[in-house]
Amino acid sequence: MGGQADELNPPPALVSEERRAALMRRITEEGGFAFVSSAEKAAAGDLRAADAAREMAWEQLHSGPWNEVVPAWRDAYAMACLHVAALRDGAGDRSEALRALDMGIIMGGPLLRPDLDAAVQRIMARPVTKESEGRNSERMVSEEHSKGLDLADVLHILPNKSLSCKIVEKCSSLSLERFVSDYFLRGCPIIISGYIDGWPARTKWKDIEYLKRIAGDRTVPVEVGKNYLCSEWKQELITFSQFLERIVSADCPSKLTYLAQHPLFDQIQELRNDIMIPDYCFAGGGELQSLNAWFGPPGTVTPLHHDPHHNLFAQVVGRKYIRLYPSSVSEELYPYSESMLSNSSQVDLDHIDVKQFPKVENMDFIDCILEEGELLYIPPKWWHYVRSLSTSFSVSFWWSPTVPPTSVL
Ligand SMILES: O=C(O)CCC(=O)C(=O)O
Repeated sequence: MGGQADELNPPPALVSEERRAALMRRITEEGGFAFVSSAEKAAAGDLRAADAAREMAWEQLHSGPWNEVVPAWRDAYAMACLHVAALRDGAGDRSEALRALDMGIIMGGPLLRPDLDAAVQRIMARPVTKESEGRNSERMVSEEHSKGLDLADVLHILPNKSLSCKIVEKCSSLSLERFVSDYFLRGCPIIISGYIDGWPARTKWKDIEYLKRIAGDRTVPVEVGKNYLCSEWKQELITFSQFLERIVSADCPSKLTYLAQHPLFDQIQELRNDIMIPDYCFAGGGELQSLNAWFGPPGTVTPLHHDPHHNLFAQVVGRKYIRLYPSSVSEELYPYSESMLSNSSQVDLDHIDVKQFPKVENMDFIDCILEEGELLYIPPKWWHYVRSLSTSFSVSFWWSPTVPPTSVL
């Protein structure tokens, strides 16, 4: 086969040109004449036109609810980002070029994703002549904040009754067969230790200089504030370096910055190379639905909620407290009635309002402190509350089997 281009296998540049031309026709049908005109000028090297095209597409993305945006406009946004990036990069503005590409990756549609990734790779492959920042390359995330507190201190921070009921069962060297028969099929949580010891991430992600080097100039979405159910909570787009600085200087809860549930490993290939998909995630056949990063300072809280998928939660750096309630008690956990939040509980476990939510205080749960290097299996629909006890970097693997649960493996 040898990668030779022929009619059935056109060269990538041609494919990309065809995709772009088809997209312009689609945007014209949508009435986006001004966008098409600006995009054409941008392609001819006009930076102001590229900025204008990006602005027009951005407005379309924010013209109504996200799920009602015409998909072609997301692709158009990605195309405008590609133009902006090419022209900024040509003018020597590496960081603006990377920011434009990341915005295209995060907010844009899938059509030009290969072009965005290729453009990032080209920029990242070039040596950077910046002064080495900080020069304390041996400084580890864990040495700063990830050791965390001892048990007595931890108990002061945790919700009432924590670690007083049943603790999540823990084992090492769990075979896939036993995982399936004893936990996956029965819907029982389990902690598996030792399994991710060989991941390069276990050491590399403690090194701030490593993280800065491979991801520092990349733009990522973060959550700022106590948690997503609070009114002062917001989302921001900042560089990974800015995020790392906020982690190191984390102070009051209103400024807590959490890189939460973000598909960081689709965006930054080098980080993806530091981890491996655990075999357990193939239980039941089916496909990995998503692979998300959860990176933040001590004190981040993900309030009580449940998800529809199987979840293998890898605690790569630092430690977290995790409380679990089975799906069978859902009604007693007072889920929100609005459909957007119906997988979240109205109960704030850190300050339970017993008058409003009388059933919760005496309900049984199981909990644990998930230590660095451990994997926690959370079955579908199990409610979970998560609090970081140190600087913490976790990865969640969500998957859904395609075969009925009786015939797995
Ligand atoms: O680590 C966290 O803060 C929350 C993780 C979580 O909710 C999940 O993996 O589903």
